[in-house]
Amino acid sequence: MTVTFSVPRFDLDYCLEQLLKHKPPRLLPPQTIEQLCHMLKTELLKEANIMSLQSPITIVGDIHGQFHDLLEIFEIGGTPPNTNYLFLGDYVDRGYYSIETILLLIVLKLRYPQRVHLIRGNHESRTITTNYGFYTEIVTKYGGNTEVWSHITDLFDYLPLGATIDGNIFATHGGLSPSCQQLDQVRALDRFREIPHDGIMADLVWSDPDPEIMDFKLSPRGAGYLFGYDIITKFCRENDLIQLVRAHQLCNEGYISYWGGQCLTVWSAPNYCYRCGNKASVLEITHSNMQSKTNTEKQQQVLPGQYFNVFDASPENDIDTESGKGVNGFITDENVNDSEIFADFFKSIHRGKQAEYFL
Ligand SMILES: [Mn+2]
Repeated sequence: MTVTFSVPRFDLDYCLEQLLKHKPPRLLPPQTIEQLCHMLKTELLKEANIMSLQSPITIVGDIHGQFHDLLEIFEIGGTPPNTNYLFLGDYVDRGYYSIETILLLIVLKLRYPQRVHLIRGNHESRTITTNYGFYTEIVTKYGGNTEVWSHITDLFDYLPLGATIDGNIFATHGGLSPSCQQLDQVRALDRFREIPHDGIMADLVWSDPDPEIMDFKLSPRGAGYLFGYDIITKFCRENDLIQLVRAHQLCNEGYISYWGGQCLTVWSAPNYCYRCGNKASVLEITHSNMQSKTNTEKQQQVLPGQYFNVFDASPENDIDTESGKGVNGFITDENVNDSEIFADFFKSIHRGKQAEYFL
């Protein structure tokens, strides 16, 4: 499908209208996207590698191109600028609407820079998006034009790697790194580059907590590490933190709490890939001053002032799944049910792109 555009308009409210007021959402012209990316890069240059944010704030996990479900998040969690949002990355790949999803987030960030915060996930990368759907989606929707993909993946290099909330919660896409004992080591990195294969920057977007282990272990994903209770406890103590909040892993109930709430996983793509049948959530943090817990907080094993707002897939998705669209990226029926560890892009490259895992 080739899309032709009239004269590009550079007006953020106009862009929002194109994306929000039409079904399906209207794509923005390549020239407009180039301008938006340029403008956002200029803004992100000023952001630290780890942003300092304050509650109240709502934290969103992986979205993976599920545009209708992103709109559902705004429905249940409130819309910017009324609600502050921190998005933990993995905006693109897999779902049918990666380009619409990232465009909406880019425009919202530019429109409400103090209310919308975006960090980088392992999918915000040239290599991963080439293999898992975003590149192909752009080529298809923009009639063979790959410039849009270049502009957006260049922008990904500018995204911050994490955030602190009220100074005592650390949020990042994946997890901890054996090369990083102090948050200041993250602050000192040169992040304006493609995600490397190893080192602190790679581990932050690739690692996972594991309640079964102690210390660090190489991750079966082929990048990043698994880390145990001793590691996170030490990291929190040395950095004056009470908690790590992260995304990156599919959760059937939409979230997982590890170690009594010391580490939380928030997953925001319901019925992932339109077939996993999982719930999704956003994490609402109203304060972090450790007052006594409510019953819901005890039930969800979160800290005082925190609430997982759980939701199901938007009915809008049915229109696409019933029309028999295939999901983006490599996927097979066997690996789609693997809800624990399901990635390995480095290995998949060596296997000649025959992915056995998915991410
Ligand atoms: Mn991820």
